Amino acid sequence: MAKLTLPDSERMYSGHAACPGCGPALAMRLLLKGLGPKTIVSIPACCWTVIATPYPTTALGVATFDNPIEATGASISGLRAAADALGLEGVQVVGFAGDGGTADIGLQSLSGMLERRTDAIYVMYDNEGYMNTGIQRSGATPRGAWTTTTPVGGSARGKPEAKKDIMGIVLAHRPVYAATVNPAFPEDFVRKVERAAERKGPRFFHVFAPCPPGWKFDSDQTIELGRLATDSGIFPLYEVDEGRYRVTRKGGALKPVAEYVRAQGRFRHFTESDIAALQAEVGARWEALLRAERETAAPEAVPVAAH
Ligand SMILES: Cc1ncc(C[n+]2csc(CCOP(=O)(O)OP(=O)(O)O)c2C)c(N)n1
Repeated sequence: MAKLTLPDSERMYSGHAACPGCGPALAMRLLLKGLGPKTIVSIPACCWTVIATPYPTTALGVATFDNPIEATGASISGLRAAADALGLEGVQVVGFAGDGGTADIGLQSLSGMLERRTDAIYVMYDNEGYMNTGIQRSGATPRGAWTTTTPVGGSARGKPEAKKDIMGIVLAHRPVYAATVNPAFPEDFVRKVERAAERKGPRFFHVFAPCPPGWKFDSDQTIELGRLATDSGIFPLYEVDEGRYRVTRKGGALKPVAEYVRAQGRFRHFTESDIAALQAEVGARWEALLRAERETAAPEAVPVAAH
């Protein structure tokens, strides 16, 4: 395999409290590789508060702000205002929150930050559940997945509802830049962060963040699972820059979703027809994404960033 070309800088240190194979830990490491040393990261209650700061230590080499779970968006608007009031230049303000703290509990706060056009980067690491408190379902948990609050047994068959479309919600606010990233594709990840860092205004990342204990797979499979997620179309990689879509990984035909599903205990109860339904849904979403890319490719089709 070709050697990865990634920045040497490390602003996340060893000695953190993440589980082995933690997707969110890889996400933070890659994010900080793409940002400069003048970065402030605001973290709400989530796995990452535990990972970063077992008292009296810290695993992060950047300024860190601990905020309430519902307030990440508001906190980064406030941190940006404070940096401006102090005349600090070249500071990256970053919110780094889980899917529960973003797509559910902190959604109003994220919406406010986007609507105010705050000059900051919001990162949602998506481990598809409230993992820090014991694997409860969130709005971002996929349909059918087992969690401790969506059991499997008798007539119960995991989460009945569909996964919330956080990119759709964010894109409706017309951010300057939004992208999906996956630690299994680290160069794509860091390149997008570097690109976002050059921009001013509200920016957003949706990060695929596998959780071995929550999804029930072996901790040495995080990267393999990430590759399967993207290459099957479960988690496509794309960016939306000033309203223009660009799919950043198109590896020919998509792999069947079955391999991804069968690799995780949380989907162990899936039948062939559950897999076929998921396959159809993923295919339709992939086609819609390719269509969005085609339709926004023309130079005149930039309806989004007119703020
Ligand atoms: C208002 C409020 N409700 C509930 C909690 C308890 N709580 C702390 S962390 C957490 C889970 C957060 O889930 P998510 O944002 O998905 O991040 P993850 O734990 O998966 O990293 C919850 C529910 C809290 N701290 N504040």
